[in-house]
Amino acid sequence: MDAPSPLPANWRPPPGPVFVLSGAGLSAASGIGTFRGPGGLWEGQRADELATPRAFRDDPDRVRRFYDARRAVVLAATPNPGHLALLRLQAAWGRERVHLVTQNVDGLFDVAADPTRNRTIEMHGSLLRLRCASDEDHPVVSPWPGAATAEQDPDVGCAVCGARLRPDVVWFGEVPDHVLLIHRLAIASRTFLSVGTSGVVYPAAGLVDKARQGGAVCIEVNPEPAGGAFHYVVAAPAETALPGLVDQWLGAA
Ligand code: BJW
Repeated sequence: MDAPSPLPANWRPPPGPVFVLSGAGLSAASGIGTFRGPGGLWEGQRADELATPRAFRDDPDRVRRFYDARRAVVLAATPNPGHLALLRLQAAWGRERVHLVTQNVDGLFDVAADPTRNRTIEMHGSLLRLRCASDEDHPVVSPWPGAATAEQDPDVGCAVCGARLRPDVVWFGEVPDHVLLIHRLAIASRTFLSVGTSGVVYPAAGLVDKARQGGAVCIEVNPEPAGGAFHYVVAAPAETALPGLVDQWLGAA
């Protein structure tokens, strides 16, 4: 497979569905640290080591405090020009054509948009919701108990069985949300745009292969591109690259 080349300045998506996969890099300019970048440590431990069922089993209070700290950052954050550009594209071309799939749990697309119009697919859940740690079929708790602050009230358990509550996010070894829909949309896409993800976590990391096999043109926006199956690369931060890219695609530039 040839190495990706820089996206030509006048390139525009062909007719047909556009699949956008975003990762932590999209929210970096909003002040939310990435997992594997310099901000990916909490009390000396790697964030992706705390985002595991094992960490929760071993020390649930530590994991709760980790998510409390991240929730505080998220609540203070606002969407950046990268989020706004993607929502502009979806508003212009419709949510039946533009599918915004995010690995991020920060809810920043929802903050930026009218939730009745925005259709973002959150494949790794949201840290703004909790669920029963014992039975995932018990009702989701939203907002989190103690919502006057960023901190989850540790004394409130599941309303059905009383078990401890955990963040409604997807940890390693758990099946991502909406995974069948996401695979179907990736395969059917004609343009696949990856924004701010390192491409190391599956199944998200394999979506570009599915899209390419299905005939999509695959583009990566990342200041440190991962490469792989992409045709084109925009080696720049999302918050500076996406507004111009979307203008170009919408014919405004
Ligand atoms: C910028 C920027 C700017 C910086 N602008 N860019 C061996 C092989 C293959 C798979 C496995 C394996 N062993 C185990 C697995 C499976 C495992 C996995 O993939 N492990 C790998 C680590 C090897 N996956 C799973 O367990 C998943 N489940 C699963 O596979 O179930 C089986 C199944 C699947 C499908 C159908 C049926 C069954 C679950 C994965 C769950 C991931 N969970 C987390 C935590 C979520 C909750 C939370 O947030 O706390 O999700 S881990 C963490 O990583 C988080 C992220 O969503 C995810 C991806 O990280 P992301 O977004 O890519 O962030 P970074 O930090 O890695 O990268 C940031 C990028 O931004 C960098 O590239 C920067 O350059 C860039 N950047 N500034 C644009 N301004």
